[in-house]
Amino acid sequence: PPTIYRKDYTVPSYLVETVELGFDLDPDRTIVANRITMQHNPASPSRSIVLHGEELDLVELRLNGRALAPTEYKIEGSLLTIPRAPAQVVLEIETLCTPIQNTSLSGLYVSNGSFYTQCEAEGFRRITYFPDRPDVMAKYTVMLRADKARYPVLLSNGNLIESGELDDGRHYAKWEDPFKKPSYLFALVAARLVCQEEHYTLKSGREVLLQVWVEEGNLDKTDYAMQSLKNSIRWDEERFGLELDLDRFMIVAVGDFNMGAMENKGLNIFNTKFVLANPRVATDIDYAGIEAVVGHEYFHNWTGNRVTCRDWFQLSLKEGLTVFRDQEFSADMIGTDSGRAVTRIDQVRTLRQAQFPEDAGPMAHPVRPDSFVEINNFYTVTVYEKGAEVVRMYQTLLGRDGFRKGMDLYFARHDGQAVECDDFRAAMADANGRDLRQFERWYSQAGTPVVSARTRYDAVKRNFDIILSQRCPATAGQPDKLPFHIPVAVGLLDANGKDLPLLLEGGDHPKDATTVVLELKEQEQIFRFRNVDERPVPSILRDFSAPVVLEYDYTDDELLHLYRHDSDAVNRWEAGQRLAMERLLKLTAQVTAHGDAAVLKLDSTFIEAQRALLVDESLDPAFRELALILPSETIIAEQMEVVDPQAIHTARQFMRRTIGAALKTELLAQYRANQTPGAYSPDALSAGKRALKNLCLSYLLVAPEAAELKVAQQQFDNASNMTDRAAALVALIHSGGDAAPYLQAFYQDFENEALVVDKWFAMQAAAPATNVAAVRKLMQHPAFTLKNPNRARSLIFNFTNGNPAQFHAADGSAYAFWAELVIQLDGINPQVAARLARSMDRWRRYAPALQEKMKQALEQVAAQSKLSNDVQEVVSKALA
Ligand code: B3K
Ligand code: ZN
Repeated sequence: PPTIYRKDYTVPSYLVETVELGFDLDPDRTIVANRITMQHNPASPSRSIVLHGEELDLVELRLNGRALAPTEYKIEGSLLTIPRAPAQVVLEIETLCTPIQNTSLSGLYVSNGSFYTQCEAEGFRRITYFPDRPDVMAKYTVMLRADKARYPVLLSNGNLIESGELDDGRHYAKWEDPFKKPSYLFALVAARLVCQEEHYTLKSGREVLLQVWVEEGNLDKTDYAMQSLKNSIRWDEERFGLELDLDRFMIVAVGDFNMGAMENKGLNIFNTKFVLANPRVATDIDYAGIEAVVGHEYFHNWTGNRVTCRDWFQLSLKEGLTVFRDQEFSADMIGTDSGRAVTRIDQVRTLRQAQFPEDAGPMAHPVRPDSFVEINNFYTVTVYEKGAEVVRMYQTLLGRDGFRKGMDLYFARHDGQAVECDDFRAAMADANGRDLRQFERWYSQAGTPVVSARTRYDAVKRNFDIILSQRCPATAGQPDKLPFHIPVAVGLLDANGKDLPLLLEGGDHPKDATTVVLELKEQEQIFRFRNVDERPVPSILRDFSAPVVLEYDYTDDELLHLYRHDSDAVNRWEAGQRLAMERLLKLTAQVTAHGDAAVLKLDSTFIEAQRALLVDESLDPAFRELALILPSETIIAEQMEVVDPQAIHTARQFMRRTIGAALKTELLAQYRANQTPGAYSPDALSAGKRALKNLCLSYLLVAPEAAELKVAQQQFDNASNMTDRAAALVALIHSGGDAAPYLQAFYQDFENEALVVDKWFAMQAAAPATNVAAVRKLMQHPAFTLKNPNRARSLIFNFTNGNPAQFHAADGSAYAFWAELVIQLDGINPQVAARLARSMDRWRRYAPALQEKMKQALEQVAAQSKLSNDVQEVVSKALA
């Protein structure tokens, strides 16, 4: 398959003004009539009309009223070209498609008997012939016709302008979207659904209709999505002055969906996972996910829809910015500084768990990629989460007010346009009179920069110097990197742990500042603090002010000092993670050397630090929970030259067991102190208490005696919400005892709740005792299917990505399983298959014997004759 390059961009030859779509919906044979008015783009030298189309049956093609003979156009692959067209054109295109056979869930497809669409990135071309590129924006009118009994609800973008009955039990609905949009934002739904609706008054006084559509039987699970939608609308008005521009805003939940959700104009389509919740079936994490995703899709209405991307290389323009906006929304919803810090720590964990590995692996790419084979492979943690970090750095450099000025200018300049990442950067620079040219490298250079810090203290002159240098590892196609513009937030702690007032030489910060942002722009720079009376302990990269790896030779004493006192909660947490990581790496090396855990020891210094933190009631429960979670096996693996997954698992388990035993009394006391009796509420404080309580439980259950087992069993039996029920079950599964009766009871209670059945598979997939044979057995369960992405992910992905010690079993059996599943899934759904293919990204970092087996598995997939572009790109890059 060909590689597509950013540098090859050319403007569209024709621009579309209006699109009228008519659908006769039938699962086996849907007829799509498409009438497009278009005109030649004066900026283009070409007079050829270029349309995209895939998996379509062309019935008729008319140009300005005349049917074209097959000699008057050309179909090659997915391109339909009409050469030498007139300046003004009306195209009428009739095509057929087969939604029931569309298992890729891109384009028009059937889920549980109803019709849904997913068009981003290039799904619209599977519905009709069209210039399917985001810089072609047009106004759409949509006529839907379908059987009324089977599809009583007919929805599309914008406003309902007409509906009524047809012959033969069919009915119709006509929708009109008043805003021009790119084709990827088109959507339709024809389904048997019910809705929760509400009239909501905007700040301006205008009233809008809000609807959340779900299948019958799920109406008791829509409250939180509706509440989150209202909160999102309010937040965007207040924080960014952005108002909902439509009279009607709909959310539709669908059980078969490739991603989290989709921001179609006025008709957001969601994975059920990010809509449906009540205390019985959803955990605190599910609730938080719903708030974030509802916010995310809503915020796209301005950052994505009103201002969209010129081409798909600019994807982070809308995704990085919108992730940043949803992160800020979630943080503001909690409203406290410590709550905000907890959300920030979660973001750092995600980056380290997924983005740093991506940036160091075969699929590494800049936030704005230079090339791709399959765009669907670039909806990545780099484009999304690192992209959000890049946006956050503007705010760190310019301040909140400066950032808002930049946003205002961005909309003033580009509303209604399809633009580039550079346009966003220019708006930020121009609105603030700042030179952000060097900042461009965050968009163009891949790889995680390493910032290395040294310090020196001059007691006589009372100077404290921080010397920062930067480097960035080579990535595919980018052997050498130029220095980045990196904001490094810094504070200095005195011997009592108090923040020193700072006086940065040449700085223009306020007089009483205790955190300043150093701007590292050279390869190496010296920053001097004056009037420093004692040698301080530096707190560097506060609030994780840049997506980098920070190297600094902290002593244990310095880390313990920061862990006890740092006023910056992110760095306080970070100090604990560094203390833990040092030990985890040593213990892992010892297991590798000795073959077992017999020789391992954990020093009391670390245990006492954890004890002190655990019982410190001045700290948020949510923060204490995060501080007590050890770095994951994946994050530990990223620190090692040669990864030994079983040794990592053994070392980490040893550490958890040791902490659990040493802190047993305190863990039990905190377990009891952080109960949340009464009606369930997903608010951050209650969720934090449950998180801490359940973390205590998991420590107590690493090597439980009868008393601890009983605590878990009681929680399982008596839990009044899914958070506690699921946590008890996971603890029981991980305790090493026989969890089968609990698993069985859980399944019986929830077998009709698809999202809970997903949890049931996921828990088992990630359990230390689950080997590949056990996964194969679970695949035989009647509730398992590869066709549903949530279900496939729950079992398969949670095994390959969430159970490294078993996935990397020495005999390579799980690699063969992986290859089999990638191939099988590719025949069903290439996007899902390609995600699974990426479980092998880091294969070169394992011991030679494992590497050899992983390579064989990759080669086996690569050798398949009928591979999708999606999977082919991933495996060929892995092998390159
Ligand atoms: N924009 C969609 C992503 C669709 C990806 C399709 N492969 C979800 C989101 O970021 O909001
Ligand atoms: Zn998005």
